[in-house]
Amino acid sequence: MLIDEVRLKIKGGDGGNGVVSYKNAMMERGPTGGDGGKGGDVYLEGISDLSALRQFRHEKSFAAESGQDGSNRNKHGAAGRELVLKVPVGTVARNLDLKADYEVTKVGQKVLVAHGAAGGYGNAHFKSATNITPRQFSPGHKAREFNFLFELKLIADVGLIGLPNVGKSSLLNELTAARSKVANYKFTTLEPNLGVYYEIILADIPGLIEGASNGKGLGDKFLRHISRCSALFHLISCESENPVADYQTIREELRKFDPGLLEKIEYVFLSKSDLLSDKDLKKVRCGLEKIKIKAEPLSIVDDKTLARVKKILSRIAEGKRETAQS
Ligand SMILES: Nc1nc2c(ncn2[C@@H]2O[C@H](COP(=O)(O)OP(=O)(O)OP(=O)(O)O)[C@@H](O)[C@H]2O)c(=O)[nH]1
Ligand SMILES: [Mg+2]
Repeated sequence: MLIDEVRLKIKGGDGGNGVVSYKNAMMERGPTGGDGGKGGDVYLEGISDLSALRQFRHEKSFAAESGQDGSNRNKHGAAGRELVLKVPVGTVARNLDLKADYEVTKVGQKVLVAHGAAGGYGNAHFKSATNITPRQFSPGHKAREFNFLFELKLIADVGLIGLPNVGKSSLLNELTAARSKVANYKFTTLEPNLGVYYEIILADIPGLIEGASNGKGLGDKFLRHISRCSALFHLISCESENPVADYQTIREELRKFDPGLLEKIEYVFLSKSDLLSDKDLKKVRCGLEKIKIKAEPLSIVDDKTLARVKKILSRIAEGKRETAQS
């Protein structure tokens, strides 16, 4: 199962202690205690493995290495090593204590999420004209431990949505090299799948049903994965007895999850259009037009309909290139 949500505790390394020491030479008795080293910082680094949050299922606390204590002869303690947690691209890490979000959107991108604490001062630091043999030193600072929530929000351009069994995975497989499981029953797809059509990333989202926002079926847990999509392909099956109601059911679940999802560009398709005669298909399309929805027929066994889908994808790709250039 794809792990797309984990909670954990993260802490930068503690600072090392400053120390007290003095020169031993007969004529000189100055302070030589070095400062403690800084604690290591904690970073997230993006990797392409979407299942990488799995590693945090059991181990829940992570801390970078502490700085080392200072030593005599003015030697400062070594800084603690940084800790790098590898997370799938698309991860949003929320610091629940500071209410701050950190996003990892690219492979190799490193994001600092917790600072290591400063080391303490050795007694050499406190030397002054009036205090030539100081006894003062300061202990290393303690780094604060933070509670984090990591959420994976897939980075896809197009989200395939609809009721179960409408042909979402079949379309993903048809357009891309993905091998999403296809079968003639509801809830075949249990977790989101990604596929790539040229430079466009498509996400096949598990089927939604009425009440998904209250946990029915697979619930709305996967809807966050379409929050970053620029367009939605909404599939309504030609097998449906009430395509208008099907359409509205999905829109209502989107609204309950996040009204912002309704603002996304939506293309509506009547899937499995090969199952209907031209006349019946026209009737269904007219029904949807009454609620101002223009639905295109779609069948994975009809190249003409697939060509229309590909044209839309090319337009989305163009838009993506233009955005990248500007
Ligand atoms: N006749 C016809 N059948 C199709 C077409 N597309 C998909 N199917 C069939 O419809 C059934 C469901 O297809 P899936 O792709 O698994 O549907 P889904 O929307 O991913 O389903 P869930 O994962 O359960 O939400 C399978 O038996 C497919 O073979 C189509 O264009 N025409
Ligand atoms: Mg499916």
